[in-house]
Amino acid sequence: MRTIDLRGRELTAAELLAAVPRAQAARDLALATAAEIVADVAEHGETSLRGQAERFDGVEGHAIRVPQHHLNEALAGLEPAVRSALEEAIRRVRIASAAQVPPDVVTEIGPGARIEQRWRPVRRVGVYVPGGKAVYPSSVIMNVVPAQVAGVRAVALASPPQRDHGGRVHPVILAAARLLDVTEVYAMGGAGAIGAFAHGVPSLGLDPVDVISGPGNNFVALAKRVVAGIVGTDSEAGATEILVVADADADPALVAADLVSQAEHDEQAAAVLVTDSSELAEAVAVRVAERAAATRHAARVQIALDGPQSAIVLVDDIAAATAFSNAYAPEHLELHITDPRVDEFVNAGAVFVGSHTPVSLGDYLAGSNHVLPTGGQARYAAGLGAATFLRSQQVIAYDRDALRAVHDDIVALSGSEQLPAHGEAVSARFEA
Ligand code: HSO
Ligand code: ZN
Repeated sequence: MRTIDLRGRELTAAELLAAVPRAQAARDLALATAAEIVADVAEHGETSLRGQAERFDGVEGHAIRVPQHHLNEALAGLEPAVRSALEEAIRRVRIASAAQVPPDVVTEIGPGARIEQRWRPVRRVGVYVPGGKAVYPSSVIMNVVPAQVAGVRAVALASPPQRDHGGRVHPVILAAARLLDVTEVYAMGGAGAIGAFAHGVPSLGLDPVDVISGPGNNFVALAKRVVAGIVGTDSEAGATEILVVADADADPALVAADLVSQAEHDEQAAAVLVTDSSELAEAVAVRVAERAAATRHAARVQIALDGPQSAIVLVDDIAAATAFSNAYAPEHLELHITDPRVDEFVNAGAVFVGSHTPVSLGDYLAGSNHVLPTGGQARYAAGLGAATFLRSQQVIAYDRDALRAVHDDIVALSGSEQLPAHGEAVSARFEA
């Protein structure tokens, strides 16, 4: 990992960002291809999906609509320790997601003038679960549970058919779906699956969904852009990233372990330490090198840590570290500082406070959601949660006196907009 010394320098947010640039996904190049695939599924339905399964997954003649016994068999074959861990994760994510559902609120604007703010779930959700180099049953939980807690009645799940599993969806994914009582599962992947969710596939009994969530490769991300406007989508998932803010009292071994943990995801992952202590910086650099060499996925961890997206950044003080973090807007922020002022870290997908709250805890068992905004999207976007599947709706109810109280104002404004019929619609209620 390289070290960047920013001490004694006053940098703007843009300059801070340029110091540790994120790996760029070459998204735009493949946009036309993703659009073609989506259009093909919209037109040819199942035939199109079968063609794609042959081409991209090397699978022929498989059951696209997964029969119930595949789900049952997968659950029966699940390792007991994994099953109980998934069950505990489900339990915790359910509790935390329930707290994300806002209450309906009635506001009295004046006597007889009521506005109710209601939160309503969408009817139907399609969850996409990747099946390539990353098979994450934990992500099944992170997508399905908030939708269920929000009150979504129909949750469908799609994941690519696996050649090594006889054209079935990966068994751990199936087992996780079964644990969550998701029975509508499709063995379909990539941009085609997104097209199928958005447009429906009548021959499979697949109805179009209202919201599509879940991560995926480049084509999946682009296909979501293509169908945005027809359906709601969650925010675009990029390479994972961890930013640790630490002071001289932090434990370098723990900081190093956490940096390496997220670098394990892929070569593009970003691991950044920001500290005001050069001693800590040096100690972490040594520990990271040791750990990175010894870990199972050493090759890709090394690439991620040596890439320009990863660095140890030296700053003057914790205020400067806070400014860096807010400019960077990390997906995951870990605070290893005494008396952290959590309120000041405004731009982060999720904040992990103290030395006993590693990102890995949040990835699996904290109860919080691990689908978080990457690539600086934390400046304006939130992580996945119950709100992803809810819409607010205002219900307005005025009585006669309350309407009369604003009659003249409405007439004045409608006149100023040259829309007199608007005012007349109100006046009509008060004519003899
Ligand atoms: N850290 C990843 C989520 C994950 N980690 C799944 C392990 N499995 C993105 O937040
Ligand atoms: Zn992770």
